[in-house]
Amino acid sequence: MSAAWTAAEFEAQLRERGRAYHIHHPFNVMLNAGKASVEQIRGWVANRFYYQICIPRKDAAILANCEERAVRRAWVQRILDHDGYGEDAGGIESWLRLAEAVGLERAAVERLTAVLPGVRFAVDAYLEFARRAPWPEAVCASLTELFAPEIHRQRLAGWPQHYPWIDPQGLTYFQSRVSQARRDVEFGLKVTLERFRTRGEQERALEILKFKLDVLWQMNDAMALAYGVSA
Ligand code: AHQ
Repeated sequence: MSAAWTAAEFEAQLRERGRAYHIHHPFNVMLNAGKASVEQIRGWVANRFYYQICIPRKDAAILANCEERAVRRAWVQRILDHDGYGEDAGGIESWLRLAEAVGLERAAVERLTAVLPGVRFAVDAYLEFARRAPWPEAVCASLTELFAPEIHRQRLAGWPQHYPWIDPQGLTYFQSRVSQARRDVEFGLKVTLERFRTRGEQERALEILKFKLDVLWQMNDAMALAYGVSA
């Protein structure tokens, strides 16, 4: 087995996988280029809601598997970010406001009737992975957020003029994620660089990141098939 990468080389390897991030998926390119129809946007919001409501459960699975208090103290913030805490209604509530802003009915989105099989299976695979895998592996899987600030910034920069029919209040979720994703990734990357030490462990980390990149890519594949995708 070859020698382990240095932390800098390992981080570069992780970041290099950004080439497969769903920012490059044709469905997302269409969305952020302003080429999506009302139906495609509504389909995307209703389907991504299923991903959003599974994230805190995924993070709770990591907490349940983690015996280290210092890690749990940092990780628990992610659940509060999505479920809300005190005055802050949280990210899932913000996503429901996005749903209303694109003309969907809250209750219909919460009934999950629009969630496509390919989206459900991909998200369930991520949740199941976090339940079953050693907690550092599930932490590593969250590192697709290395590439997330850019995708949120693209939406914030483009959607207001591409989709003037969407109430800009609905975009507050993306705004909150720019800083939250950056903070999340700082911790997730530190844990990954520390806990995946040998070359074999580092290669495993890249496999895990690929699995999660595939989860996000598959969600877009399912939506492109169901709602169409225009270049
Ligand atoms: O809104 C997103 C979010 O809260 C999370 C949590 C994180 C994880 O723990 O896997 N990943 C993630 C992502 C969110 N939004 C996606 C998007 O495109 O809006 C990106 C996604 C990610 O990059 O994993």
